Amino acid sequence: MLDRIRNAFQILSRDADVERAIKEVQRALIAADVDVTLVAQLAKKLREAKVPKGVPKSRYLTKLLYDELVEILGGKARPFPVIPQRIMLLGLYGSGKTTTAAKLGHWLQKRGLKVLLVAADTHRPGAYDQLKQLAEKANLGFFGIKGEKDPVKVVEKALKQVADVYIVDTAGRTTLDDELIEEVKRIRDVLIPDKTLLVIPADMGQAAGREAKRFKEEVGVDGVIVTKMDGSGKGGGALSACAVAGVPVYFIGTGEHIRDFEQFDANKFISRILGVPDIEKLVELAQETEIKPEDILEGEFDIEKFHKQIEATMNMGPIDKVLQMLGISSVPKEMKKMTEEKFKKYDAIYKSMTKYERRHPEVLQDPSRIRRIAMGSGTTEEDVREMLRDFKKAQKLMKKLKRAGTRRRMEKMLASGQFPIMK
Ligand SMILES: Nc1nc2c(ncn2[C@@H]2O[C@H](COP(=O)(O)OP(=O)(O)OP(=O)(O)O)[C@@H](O)[C@H]2O)c(=O)[nH]1
Ligand SMILES: [Mg+2]
Repeated sequence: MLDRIRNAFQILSRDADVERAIKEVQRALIAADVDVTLVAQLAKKLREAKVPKGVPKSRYLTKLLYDELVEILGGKARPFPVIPQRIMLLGLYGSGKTTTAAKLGHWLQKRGLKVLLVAADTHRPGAYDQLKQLAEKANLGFFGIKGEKDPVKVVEKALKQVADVYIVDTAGRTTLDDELIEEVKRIRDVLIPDKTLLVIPADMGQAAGREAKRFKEEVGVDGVIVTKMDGSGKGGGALSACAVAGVPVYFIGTGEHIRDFEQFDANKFISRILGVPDIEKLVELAQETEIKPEDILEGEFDIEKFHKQIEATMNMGPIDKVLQMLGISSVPKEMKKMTEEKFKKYDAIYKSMTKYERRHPEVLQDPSRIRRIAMGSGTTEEDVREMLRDFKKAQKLMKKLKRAGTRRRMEKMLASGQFPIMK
């Protein structure tokens, strides 16, 4: 889907060829399970667009397509409130509720709130342990009563604990049946949630809209979290269907890791498809890795700093995701593998260098040192030379940036872990 959409933008901006661009967009959206009537409306708008005098047709149409796609996906983002609150998570079996409880908890805790995860799924054996483990891993509060069959009792006791945010994980069912409705209502009456969030997997496609509507009517929901955006081609359909159903999508889940979670913003979503770097998300991720820009900016740029940059980038998660946020989209598998392997190799080489060498890279001209480092790190001499070449490139870039006095830009780049050799 994403390649096609990018393609459509190119066709419009290069040739202003409306029909060809429409074809690409139509194919992409329908493959992503977006409602055909929405797709038809979009095509009509593009075809009938009246380009104002003096504005280049290609530019006008590109902007129009951009705005329309954002609208289809839900329009303006609704930021999730970062305040003390009670949250109830709902959803059908296996939609990702328990994982999402931990992701959302982590997200809120990072923003300064004390979070308690509450195990109110008393049906599925293992649900208690699953949530507990996730809570421990993410350093979040946890409350549950092992063996308790009544979720209401768990919630009652949980509310006696001290926390800013209570996130209640509930049981899933295969359908929204009377029993589930009844249980949700009982929990709701005790919890009195500030936000009831429905968790829907992306692969539901446009059926997500029907589900959101049904849950909204039966038990009331304030918003949706769409999970598994990473593994599904139908995410676009799920997002647009929720927009049509009038239920805001607050977050999307983009992987199994706790950090694979972000506020949903249709604008950013489309920008990323188009290859515009998502600096905010990068900075957010980098903050978790706790590398400060000044660690790299102050003093001479030596191999220690070069290594810090590599570490920051590696700690941010899978390379392909980091690259995507840098605006390098659809990362080919080979490139992902290459970058990851390269970084691992560089890390090993770094560890075989002496402190003096790291701080005085000029001594590394000496072939005997290179031989020693290659042997020590289990790499080849050529690998060591390659690392030194990459280091010199990075060093040059740093110098250039410093000279240009673009310190703020550089700080942002470093904070985001953005790494010169990846360019
Ligand atoms: N790839 C991917 N997997 C996810 C995502 N969110 C959840 N999962 C996986 O989906 C599976 C089900 O997730 P759970 O959180 O257990 O789902 P649940 O809704 O609590 O399931 P029940 O309690 O059994 O109803 C797990 O293997 C998760 O790792 C996501 O955003 N991306
Ligand atoms: Mg669960």
